[in-house]
Amino acid sequence: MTTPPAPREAAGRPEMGRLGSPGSGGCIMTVGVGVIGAGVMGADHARFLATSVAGAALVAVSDPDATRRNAVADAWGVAVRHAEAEALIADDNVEAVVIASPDPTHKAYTLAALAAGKPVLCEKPLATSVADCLDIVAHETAIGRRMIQVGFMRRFDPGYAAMKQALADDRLGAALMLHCIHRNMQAAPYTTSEGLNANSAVHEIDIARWLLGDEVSRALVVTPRASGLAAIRDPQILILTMTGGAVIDAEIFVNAQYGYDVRAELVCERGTVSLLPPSATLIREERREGILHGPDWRGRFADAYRIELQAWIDSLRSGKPAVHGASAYDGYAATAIAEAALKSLGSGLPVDVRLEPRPPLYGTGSG
Ligand code: ISE
Repeated sequence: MTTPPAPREAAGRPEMGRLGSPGSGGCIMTVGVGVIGAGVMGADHARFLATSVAGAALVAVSDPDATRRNAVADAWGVAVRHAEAEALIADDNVEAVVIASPDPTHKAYTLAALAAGKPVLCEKPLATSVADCLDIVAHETAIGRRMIQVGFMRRFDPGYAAMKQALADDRLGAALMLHCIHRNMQAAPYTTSEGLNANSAVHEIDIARWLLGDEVSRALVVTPRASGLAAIRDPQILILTMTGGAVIDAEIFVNAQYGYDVRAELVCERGTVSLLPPSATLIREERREGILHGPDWRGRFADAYRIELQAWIDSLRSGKPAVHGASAYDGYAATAIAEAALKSLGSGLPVDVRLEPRPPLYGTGSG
């Protein structure tokens, strides 16, 4: 890791440098949040911040595309609009930043926000390479306090949270296996065989580390016959071995056609715990009975996104990192493991994972 320069306090707003620091709790009533990126995820984050996150005010939106920027800002009555993310970060109205712009921009905007003393919720991935993730970790470590939460929202999904709690209750005994299914209807047109890891499988990687509180020691990607409806190597099966010996198998099938479908079953010594189908109702029509699958992850994980944002805002107001929030180190670990999976996809062989030691700033244990 390189040694980054010390961050500067935000000019004219010395209190911004303290937002989220220990002892700041209690004095901050509302956190002014700026959202970078007004695409699919940015629009969703903006909606939650404007409508359902206590203690947050959506104060600014940035996107180079004026139509998108204005659509989101108009929807929530936000007057402050910037074409450039850098201008939003520098804006005195903005005390904290959500980064939901294209993946390759995450690193630069995260570092710019840190330099301005503004905490960040960065959509996954934290950065697109292991070296860039480590650079961000080094900057945050040099500051000496947690300013970054990475948007691994599944940690806040009530189903996964109950699964983690069931494991913690210890009635089930040790976790032996985690079977995961991750199906999208259709991948975005730019998705590549290699991109499946960084874009989709990375959620399974993070949930495995967080749920089991263990690190990944090996990654193997197995490729079944590819779907004729996909232009890429799809599906893929990611097999992760944890240092404690548990094994995770995750089917990643991003052109599954029928709907968005995420499942998980944790198999333990004395029983198993599974996610329920995400529906409060059963539909009967045309001689069939069942539930509806949404077209993508936004509906399935709407609660998770809302709870994640609330936990982030609460953490900024209290000065304590969100208990289940993914840290910059978690963001690095997910990218490093995805990179090992990518190597395995290329070679067909298992690849050992060797993570950099976790700096003390991030506590002990995964998740
Ligand atoms: C997408 O980018 C997400 O982050 C979704 O949560 C995931 O399920 C999907 O596969 C990704 O493409």
